[in-house]
Amino acid sequence: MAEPREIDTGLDGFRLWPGALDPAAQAALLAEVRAAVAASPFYRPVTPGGRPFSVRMTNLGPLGWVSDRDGYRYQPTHPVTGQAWPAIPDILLDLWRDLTGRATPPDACLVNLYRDDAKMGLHQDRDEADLTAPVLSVSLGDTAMFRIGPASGGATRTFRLASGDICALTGPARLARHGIDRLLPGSSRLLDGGGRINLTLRVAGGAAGQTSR
Ligand code: MD6
Ligand code: FE
Repeated sequence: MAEPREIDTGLDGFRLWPGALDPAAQAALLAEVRAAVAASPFYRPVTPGGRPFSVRMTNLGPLGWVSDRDGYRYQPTHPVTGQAWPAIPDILLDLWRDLTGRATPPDACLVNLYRDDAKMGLHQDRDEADLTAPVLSVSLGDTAMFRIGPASGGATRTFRLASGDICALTGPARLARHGIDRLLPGSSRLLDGGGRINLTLRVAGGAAGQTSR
């Protein structure tokens, strides 16, 4: 793969590589995700308050992020099937190594599926044991409007995340508040029926069984 080109986001620690995956690489990754999801299907989690997410989720790797009445946590099994999550594909492990430069590989990959008017409210990723390790995000399918602002609250900015774009929350942006306001329907033909898949790679390690909020 050609070395992806990083752009200056103007936000310290928020790294963005537009078009990091060309169409062939997007299709190859999607095929791997589809194969994994066949055994580990998307399901709709609920918030600790009992509200269903509009996004459907599954995970790859030794640990997966889940939300239910008991809170947010990482666990080794799918909450519906009870089976271990499928392995993280090598394509993603290679991207992690190349783009983050981290020796420690990710042990969790959350897979979000957005259809129709699914969105994700502003949140922080803070359920991981080591909050110095980055979170790397890969987008496939329809373009999303990604909102990001400081951990402390306050002004946010919006970036478009298109199919094949990769971004990362690192260093001073690791605990940034961020979310997906909406999709731009029809902006990609990668997914049958439209929509978007987002994959976020994390070092969750040691957080299994831990809950927050
Ligand atoms: C999404 N992304 O793009 C949601 N989290 O669907 C995230 O929540 C996210 O893009 C941590 C780091 C990067 C992200
Ligand atoms: Fe997040």
